[in-house]
Amino acid sequence: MIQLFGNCESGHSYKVKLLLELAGVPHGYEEIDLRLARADRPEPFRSLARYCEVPLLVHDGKPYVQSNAILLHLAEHLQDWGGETKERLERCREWLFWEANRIGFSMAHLRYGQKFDDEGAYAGTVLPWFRKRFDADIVRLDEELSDGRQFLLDDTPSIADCSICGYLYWPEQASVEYPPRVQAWLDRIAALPGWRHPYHMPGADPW
Ligand SMILES: N[C@@H](CCC(=O)N[C@@H](CS)C(=O)NCC(=O)O)C(=O)O
Repeated sequence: MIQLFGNCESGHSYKVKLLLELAGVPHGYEEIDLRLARADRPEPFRSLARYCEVPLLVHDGKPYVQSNAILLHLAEHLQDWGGETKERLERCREWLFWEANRIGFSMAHLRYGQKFDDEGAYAGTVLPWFRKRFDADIVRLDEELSDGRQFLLDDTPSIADCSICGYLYWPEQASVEYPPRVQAWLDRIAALPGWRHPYHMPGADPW
């Protein structure tokens, strides 16, 4: 029994929702309104989500938080999507740590600073700093794909793909364009059975 609590504006949530949809894992989904103060968010989300952030996954009654940790848990549980062997899981883990510090950081903030920053906190030097960092990250990702493999580990999709693409289907909101190999990789993920844009996932309620 799997229940996901997420929000369709969150790339962190999308990573997990995408894996569940692509892997065809039966699950329930509840959209959490992040505009509510943390104390006003509904139960059982508030009690179970340790940091009161989405995503929260509840699997057989046990709560799991932090998107990349959830992806690793699911891959191991499914013995698939990177969880088939210790070696594949180790390579996924490397990608997931890269994501957390690099593209999931730069792209998420580049988007946030342009779409959600009503207080102007990203004005001045902050947004250019994230853009510079994103520019370096997208070049690095493009280089990784230069050997012609179809997905990030090899020719089979894995949680590494779900994680790295988490924020990348909103290029217009972050005012970015992708190099051709990155765009082709995103298109390949989007062609997988079960793929949907974050705003078109079941239960999504875009702001
Ligand atoms: N490191 C966390 C980040 C999760 C995160 O930042 N979630 C945001 C939405 S993208 C959130 O729930 N923020 C809570 C809030 O806005 O109060 C993960 O990978 O799951």
